Amino acid sequence: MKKVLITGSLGQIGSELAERLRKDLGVDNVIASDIRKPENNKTVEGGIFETLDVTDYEAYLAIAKKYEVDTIVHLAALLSATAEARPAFAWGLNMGGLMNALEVAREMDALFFAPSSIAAFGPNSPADNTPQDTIMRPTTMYGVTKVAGELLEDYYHTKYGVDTRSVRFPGLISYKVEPGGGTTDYAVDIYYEALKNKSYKSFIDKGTYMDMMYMDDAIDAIVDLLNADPERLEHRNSFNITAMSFDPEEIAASIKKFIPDFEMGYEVDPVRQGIANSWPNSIDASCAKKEWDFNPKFDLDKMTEEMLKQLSKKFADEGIDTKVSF
Ligand code: AKB
Repeated sequence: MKKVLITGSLGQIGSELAERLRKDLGVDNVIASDIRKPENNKTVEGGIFETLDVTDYEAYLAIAKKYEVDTIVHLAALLSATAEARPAFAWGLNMGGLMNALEVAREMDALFFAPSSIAAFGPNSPADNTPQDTIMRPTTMYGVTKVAGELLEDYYHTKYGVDTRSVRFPGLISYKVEPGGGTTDYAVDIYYEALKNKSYKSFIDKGTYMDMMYMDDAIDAIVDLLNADPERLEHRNSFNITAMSFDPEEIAASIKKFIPDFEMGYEVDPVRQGIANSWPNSIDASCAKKEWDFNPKFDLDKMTEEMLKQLSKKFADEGIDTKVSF
């Protein structure tokens, strides 16, 4: 991995991955792209940035060729709740974009990464310690595109020899860029509200367990998997990875350790609750540990402390009033 094209670079993962790879590889070796180009944006202004609609194959290929990239990280996609609201559009973007990305990777002989998700599992998958290889019959459009995407990436590997690699991300928690349209987003929103109002109304019900991970561990996972020795990879698309599994009561209890008068309430959203109910409670990441030494560093309390500290700083810098500061 020497010169990387990232799509969906303004999103929650893309913005942090672009920053990390610009440090690791040098600013001239990272081409960040997204469908929009906002002003006063760190990712846009921090290095090379191109406007790219991933459903436009010719434009995708032209940018890859212009910079002679050797690696493609394809992140442009809709998340679960948004995809459920617009299923046909989600199929077009998630699958059309991925197909174009794989064709560009084939043409450029590029190393390839695109994320899958815990959403690739469904209600028939074992819910606890869900194995790497098991039944996968998701009931959401997002999940359908994730399973289809995993199969397509395997197909490009076996048929054309494209070096495709992927992980099944759990909910990702970060403070720099907010996620949008996901089911696990409550576990990010809660930290914002804890600082602003010392209270939160969760759209996911108590007792609903889902896998989660702090963004630093997610970025390390992408970089480590892209750098992994291919000889060690028995799996490719996609590896189960997780750092923790909790329900809303447990994340609230963790916040209370730092903000004792924090109050948790519930206003359950039936759509996102239904999606969460179809996903595993916790997945087994042992294959990722064995095949490329996946080793997350953040547990729930360490993540809570870091989120509250960093968000508090961010709010202070932006002049936003909070009820608590760290
Ligand atoms: C979502 O909630 O849609 C995502 C995911 C788990 O893939 N965060």
